[in-house]
Parts: sequence; structure tokens; C-alpha cells
Amino acid sequence: MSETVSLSLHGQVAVITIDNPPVNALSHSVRKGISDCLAEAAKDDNVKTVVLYCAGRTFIAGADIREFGKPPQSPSLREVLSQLDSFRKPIVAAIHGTALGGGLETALCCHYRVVNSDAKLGLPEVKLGLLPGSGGTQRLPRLIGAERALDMMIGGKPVDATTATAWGISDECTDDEILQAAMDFAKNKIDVEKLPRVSANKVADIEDDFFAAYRKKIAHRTRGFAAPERIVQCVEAAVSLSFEEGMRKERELFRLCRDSDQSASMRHLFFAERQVARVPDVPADTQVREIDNLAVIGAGTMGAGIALACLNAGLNVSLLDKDRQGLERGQATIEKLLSAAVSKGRQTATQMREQLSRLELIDDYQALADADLVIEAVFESMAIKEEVFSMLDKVCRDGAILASNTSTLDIDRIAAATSRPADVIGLHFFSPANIMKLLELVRGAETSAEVIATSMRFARQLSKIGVLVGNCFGFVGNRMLYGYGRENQFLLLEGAAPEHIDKVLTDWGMAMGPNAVGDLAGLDVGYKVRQERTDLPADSRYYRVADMLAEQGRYGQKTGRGIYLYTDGSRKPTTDPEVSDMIRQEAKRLGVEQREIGNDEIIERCIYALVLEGARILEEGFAQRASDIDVVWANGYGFPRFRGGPMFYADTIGLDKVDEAVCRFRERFGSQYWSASELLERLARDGGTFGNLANKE
Ligand code: 3H9
Repeated sequence: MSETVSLSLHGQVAVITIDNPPVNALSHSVRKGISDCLAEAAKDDNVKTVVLYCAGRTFIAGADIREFGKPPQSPSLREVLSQLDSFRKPIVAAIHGTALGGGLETALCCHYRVVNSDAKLGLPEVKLGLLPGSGGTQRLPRLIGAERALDMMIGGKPVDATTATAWGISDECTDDEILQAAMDFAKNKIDVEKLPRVSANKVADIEDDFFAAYRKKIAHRTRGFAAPERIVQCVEAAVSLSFEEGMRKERELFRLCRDSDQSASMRHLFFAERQVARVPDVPADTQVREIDNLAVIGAGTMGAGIALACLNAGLNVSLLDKDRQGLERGQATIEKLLSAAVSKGRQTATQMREQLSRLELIDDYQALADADLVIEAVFESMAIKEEVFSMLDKVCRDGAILASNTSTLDIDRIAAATSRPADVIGLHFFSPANIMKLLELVRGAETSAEVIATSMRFARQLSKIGVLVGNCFGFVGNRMLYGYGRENQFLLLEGAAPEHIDKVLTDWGMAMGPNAVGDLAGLDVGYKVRQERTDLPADSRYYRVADMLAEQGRYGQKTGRGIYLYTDGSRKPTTDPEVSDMIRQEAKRLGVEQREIGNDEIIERCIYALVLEGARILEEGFAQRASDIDVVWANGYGFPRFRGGPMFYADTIGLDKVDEAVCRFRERFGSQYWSASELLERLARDGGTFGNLANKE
């Protein structure tokens, strides 16, 4: 047998047990083990039925992602599944935890599926740039219809046990111990004369224009991303071809996905998002502090969003603001967001009341005496933050963690306002704080390992991804954003229309274009930060367009006009000829010659500016590894996951090519912005990659 799969006999029921921690992935030894056990059970006359079961915390969570890109080893999953599909004795899959990807595909080849009531079932391959490649695209539509199958495969979100049972993916849902329930099912509820086979079903009828309409529905979510379209093609095959022909189509398209840069990029992010929590000098057994009582200071948009994120995670939250009006505004923001969740059916009114019962409004710092963690989210000004932290130092108990949500300011200066800098950390949330996954943890010179470990766990508690970053201006995300935004600004002056730049970058995969983002965030915000900075380049062109718009009160969506126009309260941007005129005149005044600008130039200048700044951040030691930077950009700035993040993307292009472009831009636009990064130059010269740099750590 194999070291990960065993066979045991319980009367006439044979149990195949997979034990391949942590998630029972279908590694080679598992595939081989299942295949051997099936052969054994087939020839043993005492065996009347078979149960496929997994030890540990979950049913099979999919193919072993670590094996992709390595030489294939027989038997392949497809081979095992066709053995399962033609198996004569009844087989029941006993599902607890998660049955994902190849795991659900395996279960779909069994005659029956019994699931625990808290199990989840899904085909999330799309999140790895793949499609279900072991029959999932052919079997699932035959079981639950084309539309539901497409929603599951293109959304990538698993369904819960109740839904799976209602849709017919599962035959029985149980609260009992799963192995026993599946064995009982195998003994008592099977009609051996009429064993069901998903592959023998026909896909339920659909409307003639179904696929055209479906493609239209998903178009905005899938720009530039190949896997969803290929999934649609597989389901078209499931509807129109025989099972065998459909399987051939699926295999052909699966291979295209598997061997693509897009899938390599998404697999990179999958592992990067798990590696990011590892901090070399903060070992896994570092003590963490309990966080039961949490306080947020400042009830503005950001403070209210942070408070809501914490309420959503089940924590008790005190929201402090200096005046009653501010507090009421904060509470109203939270109630509005919660009511929206209720009306969209995401939660019930009872849940909303329970959440609000954990929110306390306070206007007195003395009430913070028992807080375990305080997050300051007041106006972005050093003087105000220093005042807040010196107050916190006076009222908070020993051991409380004092965090600042600053997006740019020096965390060491903030910590110096207290007598306990080891307890001070930056917790930089991204707007809207209750939605965005990213949380930058800004490490000050004296922040303790315990505070870092507790903050990492806190990020997980909020279902966010915590990334530890160093204390430089803008930290990792916003520091890189400066270069990206600067190129956008220069391109505007040089003659590229805002809607052209935005379209090129969104077609490339960015969630939004930089000009639409500026209008959404508010052009006054960046303007104020630039006014406070003393280290900006002495260049009259630098962020000139954004400054002019802000000076004219064109702050973006909130004033109905920014770089775009928003009529009648709409969020839909339209081109404003006044702005085009204004940019043209300003370019003339500054002596910038306007010209036709191609799509490639827009992408290269904006994206390579990110890569160059990322390289500098790495060489200065403000990020632990290149993949952490990718995690920041994929989760906080809408960088397309199918490009893996800026640093992985640069590796994919080849650092020699990136460096060559950087040199070209330096010559054309000056070394002030495109100055060399020693790290990038060295890697380009030696044929290295940012990724390998991390592996050598
Ligand atoms: C597929 O099936 C293709 C087929 O259609 C066709 C094939 C021909 N492989 O997330 P966690 C590791 S594609 C290898 O922290 P959780 C993970 O790296 C696959 N390793 O735990 C981590 O390792 P480490 C479709 C895997 O409890 C550890 O397990 N399936 C795999 O928060 C714990 O992971 C998926 O896409 C894997 N498949 O969440 C499911 N999965 O400790 C992907 C996990 O060294 N997995 N690891 O950092 C998940 O969504 C989550 O891991 C899961 C558990 C929900 C299962």
C-alpha cells in the first residue's frame, strides 16, 4: 500500500482512508494509494461497498499544487478517476472539512456523497488560473446544470453543505460523525441495481443564447484573464458533445492553463500569501497577547471602517472621538454599512443588532484603561498623532498595544511620544477598511516580537492578510504608488487622455485605472500629503495635473468633478473637455510637448516604475521578500492576480528586459525618477530573479 492511503474492512464495507496532512492533497503517493486500494477492494469478494474517507481536518482539498510544473508521475489523477468511474461496487465519499478542486472531482466519481453539515464543496481552480482538469467541467454541469456549475467554477467560491445537498451534489447531509454516517449510508441506503453515474447524465436544457449572455455577465470581472473563458468553453462542450469528447476538450484547455504564466502567477500568490506571515526573527512560538477589548480613536470614514471590520470579527469595540457629533457620524456610517449588508441578504437583522451591541461610543480617554489594543485613526498630521499617543501612554494599561493607522508617517516618531515604543506598531488599513484584505504592519525600530506576532494573529482574526513592512515614507504600498501615480501624471501632461490611460491599465488587468482611483479616493487627500512633504522633487511638472484639480476644488466623486465629471450623483465617470483643455494649456506653459502615446508605453512606464521602487525597497530592507510586495499590491491596490504582483511580473518578463527599459526611460526622462537600482542591475546582469533572491534567504 502507500504511506498515505490505507484500506480497512468493517464487515462488508471497505474503508479507504487518505492521511496526507495538512489538507490531504492528491500527491503522487495518494493517487497511487487510492488506485492500489481500489484494485484490492475490487478483487476481495467480502467487500460489498467502499467508503472513501480522509483522516485529519479535511476531505481532499485538491491536486497537490506543489507538483505543478514538475515531471508528471503515474498514475495521473485522471487515470485514478477513470478507475473510480468504472468501479463496479458502490462507493460513497465521506466528506468533512473542504472538498475542493480535484477533491470534489474525486467525490463526483463516487456513486454517492455524504457530507458533514459544516463541510464546504467547491471547484476553486480558477483562483489558481486553472480550470477543473479531472472531469469537473464535464461532471458538475451534468449534476447541477450549466449555470450553477459555471457560477461555482468561475466564482471559485465553495458552497455549503446545505446548498450542496439541495442542488444534488450531495446525497445526504449529516451532523453525525462522518465516517460512521457514510458507512451506515453504504450499508442501508444503496440500491445496487441502480447505481448513479454522473458521467451518464445529460446536462439539463438551457436557453439558446445562454452562453452569450453568460459571457456578457462576467466580462467586466475577467478582462485579460484566460481561465474563465476556457471554463465557459468546457461547459459549452459538456452541453453539446459526448462525455468523452468533452473530457478531451477539458484536457486540452486545462493544459493551456496549467502551462501559462497566468497560472504560475496565481500559484505564486497562493504560496506568497501563506509565507508572508513568517517573520524570521519572530518565531512561530512567540507569545501572543490576548485581544478582547479593542478601541478605535477617530470616528471618520477610516475609523468607522476599522471599527466595523473588528465588529465583523466578533470583537468588542469602543469608538472614541473628541466630540459627540463625530461619534454620531461614525455610528451612522457603521449602521449604514451593516444595513446595506442586511438588505443584500449577506446577514440578518438579528446579527446586525448583535454586532451593534458590541459597539460602545466614548469621548473620554480614561475609558481606554482596559483596552488590549488601541488603533488610532485620526487626521494624518504628526502633531496630532503625537498628542494622541502621549495621551494613550498616560491612560492605557501596561501591555496594551498602541497602533497607528498612519498611511505615511514615521512610526518611530509616533512611538517616541510614549514611554513604551516596544508596544507601538503601525496597522495600516486600506479603504474601505471593512472590505480590503490587506493590512500593512509597520515595524518600528523598537517594536517587540510579541507585538508583531499578536498583530499578525489580529490580521488573521479580521480575515485580512498581514504584511510586515519597514518604516519608510509610505511604507511599501504607498511608497510604490508614488512612482506609478507620477508616471500617470506625466503621461497626462504629455498628451494621453485620462480615459485612455485608465482603459489601457484596466484592460491589462488593474482593478481600476489610476485616474478613476484618484477621483474615488479624493484628490484633496494626496494634495494635502504633498503639501506637508518637504522631500518632493523640485519639478513644476510633478503631480501638476492633480494639484491643479485639487486647487480648483475638483476633489473627485465627492464633489461631482475631479479629473472626470460625475453627473447627478452618478459614480460613472465621463470625460470633461474642460479638463482636457486645462491639461493642454498647462503642458504648453510648462514646455511639455504633447504627442500620441501608445498602449505599451503606458504599461511599461506605470508598471516598471512600480518594479523599480519595489527593487529599492528590497535593497533598503523595508520588505522581507519580493513576494511580500506582490501580496501588498495584489490585495491592497487591485494589481491583477493573474500577473502575480509587480515583482513576479518583472521576473516573468525577464529582469534584463525590465532593466533595459528602465535605462531607456532614464535617458529619455531623466535619472531623477529612473535612477538605477543596484539590485535590479545586478539581477539583470546575472540572469537572476526577485523570486530566487527569496529562496536563497
Ligand atoms: C486542482 O485540484 C486541479 C484539478 O482540478 C486537476 C488536476 C489534474 N496543494 O491555506 P492553509 C498547503 S488545483 C498543496 O494555510 P487553511 C498550504 O500551502 C487545487 N499544498 O490552511 C499550507 O502549507 P504551509 C484546487 C496545499 O486551513 C497548508 O496546506 N484546490 C494545498 O486556512 C495549509 O493551508 C485548491 O485550490 C494544495 N492543494 O485552508 C485549494 N492546499 O503550512 C487550495 C493547501 O506549508 N487550498 N496547501 O504554508 C485552500 O484553499 C486552503 O488551503 C484550505 C485550507 C481551504 C484547503
